[in-house]
Amino acid sequence: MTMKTPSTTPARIAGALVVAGLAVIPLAAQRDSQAARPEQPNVLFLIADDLNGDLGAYGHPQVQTPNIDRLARRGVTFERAYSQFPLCSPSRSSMLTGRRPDTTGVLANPRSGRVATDYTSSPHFREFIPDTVTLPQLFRQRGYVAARVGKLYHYGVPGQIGTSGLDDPPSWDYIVNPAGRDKAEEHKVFSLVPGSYGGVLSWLAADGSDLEQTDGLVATAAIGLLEQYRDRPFFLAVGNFRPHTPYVSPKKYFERYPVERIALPELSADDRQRTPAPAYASAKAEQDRMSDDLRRQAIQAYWASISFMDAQVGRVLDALDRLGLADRTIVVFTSDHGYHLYDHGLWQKQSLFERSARVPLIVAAPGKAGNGRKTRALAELVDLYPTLADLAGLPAPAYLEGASLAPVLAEPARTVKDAAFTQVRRGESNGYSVRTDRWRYTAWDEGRQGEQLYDMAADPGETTNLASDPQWATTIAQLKRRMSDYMKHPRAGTAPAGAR
Ligand SMILES: [Ca+2]
Repeated sequence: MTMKTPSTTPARIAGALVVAGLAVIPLAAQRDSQAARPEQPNVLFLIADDLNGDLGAYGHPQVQTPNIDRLARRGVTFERAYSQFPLCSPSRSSMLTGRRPDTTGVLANPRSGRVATDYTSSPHFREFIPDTVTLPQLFRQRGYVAARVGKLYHYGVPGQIGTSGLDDPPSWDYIVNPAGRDKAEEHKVFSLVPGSYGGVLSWLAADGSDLEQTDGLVATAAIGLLEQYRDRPFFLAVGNFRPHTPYVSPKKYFERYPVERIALPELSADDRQRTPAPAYASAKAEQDRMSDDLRRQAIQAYWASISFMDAQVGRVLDALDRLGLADRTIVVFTSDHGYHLYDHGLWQKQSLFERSARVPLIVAAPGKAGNGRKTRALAELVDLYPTLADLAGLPAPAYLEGASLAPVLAEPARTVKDAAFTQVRRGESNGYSVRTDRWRYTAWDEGRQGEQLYDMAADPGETTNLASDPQWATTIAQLKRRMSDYMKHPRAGTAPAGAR
């Protein structure tokens, strides 16, 4: 395999294509000679970073997301879609390879500063599965032009904004790495740990326009690429950086969410006692010290970032309509994992509660009978690869570990799987969680460090852990068996054909 190093230094990109003032960097890797047919559907793959379900389309009473909502009206909205690992690099590696975290080998983010071509000691999936064909790479091999704008694979945010982060060069023909005013004015950002903005809660009500922010530039570049490639099949991946920390967006978005109208979540007895301990191990000391006032400010800033990101998504969707591409382009909108906003007393990600595991997922494939409807069908991010290959009529590799969601797009009352799996690491041990139609069951270190069972129908907020209630012993035994089957055969998330 040949891999050419992408570069962001001006000298190396002299003469490169420039779209809307941003350098489009060609990655001159080998191309399969097979040409795509012009009538094949395009793919517009939109992903936000660290976005939970606080969206109008998901029934949130306060957060304003008119553009994602209008995409939901022309696609199928998955109400129960799950990340395989609620952390950037493990989730994105799984989603874009179509393989589960234990197969990709990526169970952690790289240490900061690692770059795309340094595969020797950072967890990049090519170390473990070097010849895997990624989702965008499959489309490339079939004659599509595949381009990335912003964050698709792991990027340290905000540290690596403007670089390629931990990219996968064989996935793309072209890349664009915008860096906006949010990056240039990092010193203005308020942080719980002054001077630190990455994994730390931090925010800024910014001066200036949307267009100056990194996600504004992401949308501008995406629109330019749509204009450039409107006449040939394309796979355009657009990775927004918000609402990842630091929550930077123009001031007008903060004004939509007055802090006095933000209610803080109630904590359960388990939340207060933090039991079982690994379930709460993602908590950070500086977060635990926050005042209620600071908590409300953080939620305000997160929601402001969502509305700002939504506006940028709207610009790209407008361009799709303006260019006449909407009726031959499959649009996906999702996130890499969910996010806590003081629910369970937690912030951010890396827990196995529903709020961290669940992702928004909208798939708008032209002509599907289910468009405009919601579905309760369980779905996993690992399903996106087989789904898009199926919808585009491309042969997916046999080793994929998800299932095509196309039957659900045709009929949202259908299901293609009976369980969704999510995992995290705690030091040297693992936590695994299985979500079924009714239950969420989680085992820490195979149960040695605790178990959790929640009746998601009766207790969607996961307030009462039923794991030690003898009434549910049979249920727990069944869910444990489901989980051990899954760990032996990672494809077990897929129900047998007869059960579909
Ligand atoms: Ca993320």
